[in-house]
Amino acid sequence: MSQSVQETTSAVPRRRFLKWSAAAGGTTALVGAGAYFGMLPGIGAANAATATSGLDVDKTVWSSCNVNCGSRCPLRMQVKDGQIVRVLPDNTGDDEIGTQQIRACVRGRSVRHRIYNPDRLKTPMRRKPGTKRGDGEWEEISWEEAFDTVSGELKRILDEYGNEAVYINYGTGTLGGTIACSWPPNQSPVARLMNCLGGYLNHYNTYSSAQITSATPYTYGTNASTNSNDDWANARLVVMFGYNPLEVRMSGGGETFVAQKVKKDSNVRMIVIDPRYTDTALDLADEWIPIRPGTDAALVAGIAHVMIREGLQDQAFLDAYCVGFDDEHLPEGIPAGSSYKSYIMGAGPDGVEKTPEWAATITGIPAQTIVRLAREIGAGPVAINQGLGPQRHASGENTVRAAHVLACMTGSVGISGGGTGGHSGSYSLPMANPWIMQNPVETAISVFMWTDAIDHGPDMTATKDGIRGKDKLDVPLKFMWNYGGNALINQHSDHNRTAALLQDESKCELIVVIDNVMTSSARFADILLPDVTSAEQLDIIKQGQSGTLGYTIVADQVIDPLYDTKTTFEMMSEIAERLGVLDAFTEGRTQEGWVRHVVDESRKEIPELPSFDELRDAGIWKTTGTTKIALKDFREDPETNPLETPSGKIEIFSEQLWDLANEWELTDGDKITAVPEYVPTWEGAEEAKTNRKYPLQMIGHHYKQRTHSSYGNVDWMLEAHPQVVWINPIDAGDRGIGNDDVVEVFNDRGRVRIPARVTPRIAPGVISIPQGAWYTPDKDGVDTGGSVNTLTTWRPSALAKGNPQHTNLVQVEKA
Ligand SMILES: Nc1nc2c(c(=O)[nH]1)N[C@H]1C(S)=C(S)[C@@H](COP(=O)(O)OP(=O)(O)OC[C@H]3O[C@@H](n4cnc5c(=O)[nH]c(N)nc54)[C@H](O)[C@@H]3O)O[C@H]1N2
Ligand SMILES: Nc1nc2c(c(=O)[nH]1)N[C@H]1C(S)=C(S)[C@@H](COP(=O)(O)OP(=O)(O)OC[C@H]3O[C@@H](n4cnc5c(=O)[nH]c(N)nc54)[C@H](O)[C@@H]3O)O[C@H]1N2
Ligand code: SF4
Ligand SMILES: [Mo]
Repeated sequence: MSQSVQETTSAVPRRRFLKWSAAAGGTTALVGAGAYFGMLPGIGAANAATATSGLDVDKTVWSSCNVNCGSRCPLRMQVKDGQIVRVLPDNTGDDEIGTQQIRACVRGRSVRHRIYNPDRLKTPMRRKPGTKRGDGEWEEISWEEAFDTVSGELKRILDEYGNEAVYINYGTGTLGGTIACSWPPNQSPVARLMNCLGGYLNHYNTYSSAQITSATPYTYGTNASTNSNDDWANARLVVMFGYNPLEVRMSGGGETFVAQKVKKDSNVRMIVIDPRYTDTALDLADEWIPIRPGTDAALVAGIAHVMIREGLQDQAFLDAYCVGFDDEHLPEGIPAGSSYKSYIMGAGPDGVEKTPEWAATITGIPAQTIVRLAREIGAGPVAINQGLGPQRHASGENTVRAAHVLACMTGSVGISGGGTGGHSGSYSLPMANPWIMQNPVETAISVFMWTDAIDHGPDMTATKDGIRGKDKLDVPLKFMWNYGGNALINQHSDHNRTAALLQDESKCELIVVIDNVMTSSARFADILLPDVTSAEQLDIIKQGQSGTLGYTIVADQVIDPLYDTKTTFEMMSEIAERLGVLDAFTEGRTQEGWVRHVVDESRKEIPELPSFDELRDAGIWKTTGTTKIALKDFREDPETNPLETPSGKIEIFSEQLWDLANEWELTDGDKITAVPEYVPTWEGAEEAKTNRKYPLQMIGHHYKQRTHSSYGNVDWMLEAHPQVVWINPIDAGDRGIGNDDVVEVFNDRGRVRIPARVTPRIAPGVISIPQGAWYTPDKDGVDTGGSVNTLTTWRPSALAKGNPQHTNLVQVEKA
């Protein structure tokens, strides 16, 4: 593959920036290295060179960090004698929202340690005959043999069971790329190959957002996210339900910069509601309200009670724009007492008034705090944002819709300074993607239920298991592709159960893993295909969530592929050739040809986007988009711009959910409700109070050390952010646990050995094991790697059939 690389910083002419910013009318800029320093008085190109690079290097190449953290950062890689010797961040842009410099976080800055990691997969391998999946015993094989085996087995399984027996497992390891792209799965090279062969079993949902994605359309008709965070500047008050941009969107190409900048400039009041005192709470919030996990809908109910009692709700908005806030606005034929107001005031079937005192016993938040909160929130429109943590629960769907109701009761929807109560939205450059092919198969499972589909696929139905596109599955999963993902075990729930399932070769017959490193999932492969990293190939990068900033990066090939690795494009081309679909797969293009094609097509959508060669020369291209005000059109003119709900209005009461609650076969303890009631769940806050064996609620927050499991084997990151379980001093004291003591966290599903971080930064009764650590069972099956999924369950949430990975009960003892 040809390499066109950026010269070292000092050699880049300043006029290139000036030329392009002028051509683009001032809002867009093709910004070459050195441009930023060129803009600052007194810091010229020569200074730029010394400021960014003390090393004598051969070249500096624009690359990127493509992991799934919601941000997406350019990385300028400096090469000496064919090796990456240093990684530098973006050096373009400034400190304003919309034109910001995209400063990579410490993970991206440590990427050399991931590229040159001793865990790198170096050659194709086959599981040693006679050993079990997961044993970790391998035989090296040639690429020829690997391609022949995979294509032969794939053909056999397609012939024997059909296309719905082949599955592409969830994997977000390299989702920043366009060609080397592992997610969404329909955009990956693996999906393109399968689509040339008649398709594969689809999935819907993600591990990130199953409950919010499923629940939101019942309220708003579509998957509406809320206003972009830059609009907080226009808000009176920002309320964050488990929203933690400072740890989960950690860069200038994410929301950390936007959140900090808005707070600094406008000093808008911010309240964080979270079981943990997060970095967002620490740095930005005026108030932290610790809450028991899974109880946000009860908190909203308590707030609603006060608002109704004191007449604080925006009744005009509710009457004009919403269905089912009160009994006067229920759909025809629905019995009185079914509205949200009836539920709150005790006029519904349960007859219980949802007073602040009622909410206090459930949430752990004092009643007087709830009253104060209700008066403050009820004073007018408010920006309510929810993170994805609150919805990753057994009844997360109701938490999601409860936050929507609060946005409606305050009349906040569709206006600046307000919002829908959803997850943050942002501007995104509308890049074209001609690489995607349609999957001819329409049958889909919820992404979380692939283990069930291996175990008992043909027993799974639409009304019991959420199968879509068909009434039931006809065949179990027999062939698993696992590309750029660690959810074959590490990121999926209940490791012991998953390992046992995967070890039964009569069930899933072939597992192919494509990864860079020997992860816990890779250990369960039959065939291991070693991929190049993003530094070893060319791609065009889709941007992260970053307020109003739009950008794209040409991530060039920095170094030659290490060891005997290949690009996934090449791997899939070889298999396509063996199965007679090479021309359909490549359409005659190389990977570079496809990247060029993507840029050419995108220029039809974005006329000011430079050509591929210009982009490649500059590395990054930025533009300033607009502030997103969600559902603005609907707010301004609901008659002309109705929502896509059955009523065209915001459905606080959903008749569709009312029907589903009667039609679906739900497991005991699961509940679907037409208004967002607080539903006490299995392994929830209520059960914790009476469960003497497992009295602690356990969550697993997303952690700065890693992006999920990616970067989890980087020495620098392990040193900066060790894997520890957060436990409150009260719970630690009860158990004689001191800070740094090694403890065991356990339930009936498994056991984890891990050091304790005794800290008041987590609510009493709750512990958190940061998710994504590498599952490392010892000979007794105790996980010494600290993976929270040793303790989580396969049981899905009721409506979304999503992963409730923050709903768990456990016990902790000193090891
Ligand atoms: N308990 C619990 N579990 C969770 C969560 C939780 O909150 N709690 N969160 C869930 C969420 S939101 C998500 S998104 C999932 C994430 O789960 P995954 O999508 O599995 O994410 P990672 O663990 O980062 O795994 C990415 C894999 O891609 C590999 N990879 C990286 N770059 C490349 C590349 O260039 N090529 C190839 N071939 N491979 C590459 C990495 O080595 C790694 O094995 O986890 C879910 N699991
Ligand atoms: N550093 C880093 N950044 C990441 C990732 C990563 O692994 N590492 N993963 C990325 C991905 S794919 C995703 S999907 C996002 C995930 O982003 P989120 O899902 O938002 O992250 P979480 O840490 O699971 O949850 C956010 C917060 O919710 C809190 N929380 C948990 N349960 C509840 C609850 O019931 N109520 C309330 N109010 N709060 C609760 C947690 O304590 C946490 O502080 O992050 C992305 N960014
Ligand atoms: S991990 Fe996320 S924030 Fe950090 S460098 Fe990579 S893309 Fe940027
Ligand atoms: Mo995610």
